Amino acid sequence: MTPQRRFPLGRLVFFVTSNIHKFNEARLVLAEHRVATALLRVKKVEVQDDSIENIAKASALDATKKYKLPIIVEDAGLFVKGLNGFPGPYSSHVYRTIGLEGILKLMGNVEKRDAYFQSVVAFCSSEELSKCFHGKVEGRISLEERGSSGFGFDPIFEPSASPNKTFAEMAMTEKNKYSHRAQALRKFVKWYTSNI
Ligand code: ITT
Repeated sequence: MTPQRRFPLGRLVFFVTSNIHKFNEARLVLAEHRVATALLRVKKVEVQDDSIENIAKASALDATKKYKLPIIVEDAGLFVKGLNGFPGPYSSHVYRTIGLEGILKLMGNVEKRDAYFQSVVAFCSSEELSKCFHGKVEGRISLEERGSSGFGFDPIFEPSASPNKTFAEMAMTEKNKYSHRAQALRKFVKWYTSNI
């Protein structure tokens, strides 16, 4: 049976997040493959763990159990090599507390400005079916904040593939060419459209 026949209204997955920017980026990527994304704005279970994969997986499994829907949860973090991977799994807290200015201050004496974003997309549609997909983008921390698009650490992250611009100086479609999130989501959607 063709995919169109099995899914006359198209395919739909529910993205649990409180971050509308993440949702909009994801929606664009999944739409490239004719998968629709709905925002499920409910409180996520957030386990404390050093692994973003474990955090995403636990949240997706919990949401699928509660809402009986095909769920994706995406967890991401910025890992600065010169700061031994900080803030990593603590990115959300660090963004809300010391923010971009704090990271730039911490980087003051650090010569090695290499950093990467990592993303894990966890998909669950039942307790038996859960899968994770990873994405990573290498880059460096800029010397100052630049740009006003995007969110979070975008104004201080220059991806290696386009080193003269921060993510915040790019339109969403351009960020999606390189980003950790888009890479993980493309792996997910490739698997999803051939297996579900
Ligand atoms: P949800 O957990 O509700 O999905 P969140 O904003 O907390 O939303 P994450 O835990 O995935 O999202 O991300 C942690 C932080 O890492 C986030 O608050 C941002 O500050 C930063 N971050 C993640 N992805 C980013 C990106 O693409 N660009 C800039 N900063 C990002």
